[in-house]
Amino acid sequence: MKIFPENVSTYGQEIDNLFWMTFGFVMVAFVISLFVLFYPLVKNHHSKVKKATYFTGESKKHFRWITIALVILAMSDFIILFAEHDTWERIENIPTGNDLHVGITGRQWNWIFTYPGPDGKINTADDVVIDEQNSELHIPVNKNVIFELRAKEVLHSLFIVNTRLKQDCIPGRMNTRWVNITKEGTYDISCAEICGVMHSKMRNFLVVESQEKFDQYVKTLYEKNAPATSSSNNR
Ligand SMILES: [Cu+2]
Repeated sequence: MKIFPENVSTYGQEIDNLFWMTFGFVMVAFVISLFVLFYPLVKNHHSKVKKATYFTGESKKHFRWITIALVILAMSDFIILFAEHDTWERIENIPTGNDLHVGITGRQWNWIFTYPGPDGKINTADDVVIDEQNSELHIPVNKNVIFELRAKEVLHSLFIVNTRLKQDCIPGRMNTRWVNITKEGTYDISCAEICGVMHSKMRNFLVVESQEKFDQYVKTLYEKNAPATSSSNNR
């Protein structure tokens, strides 16, 4: 049975595994809690029990059970912490020798994409900026792509569900995240933070394609967006 959308990033499967592990712990705790709550109700249904009494938890017997529950809970927390460590480290460390830097900025209500201009660097004068609803962000397949994440006015949250990448975008602050996508295709880029009345329409697309197609796409972008000064210099 497929519950999640297909994963297409290098680290997505690890995040799914962590999800299921956490889910497992929570389910066990949930079932035990329900049992503790409902078993006495069912058991004493017909008996004339006295008025409910209040336990302070100070007697040895009660204290023992409180401690056991606490230790089990703390242990599952530590197991999760231990299991997620490597995955987090991989995601937090931006790969060196990366292939492409792009800027993604949340605004009410679409994502703005900033490609490096011919100089290969973003945040310079020759950047190509695409600021349209439903627009596409093109990136090459099997490459480390670094995202510089920003927000214009309010909190947004970049969510590319097929990569399992979700990161808040915060006004006045830049967050760096990366992906490496292993399958060509078109994927949703959504916003996972209520950011205003048109939040639900904040939808763009991620187009993952071969390096050749991507180079071609960027070339046409440059031709379309060539600033007047540089085209006059070429003449
Ligand atoms: Cu938003």
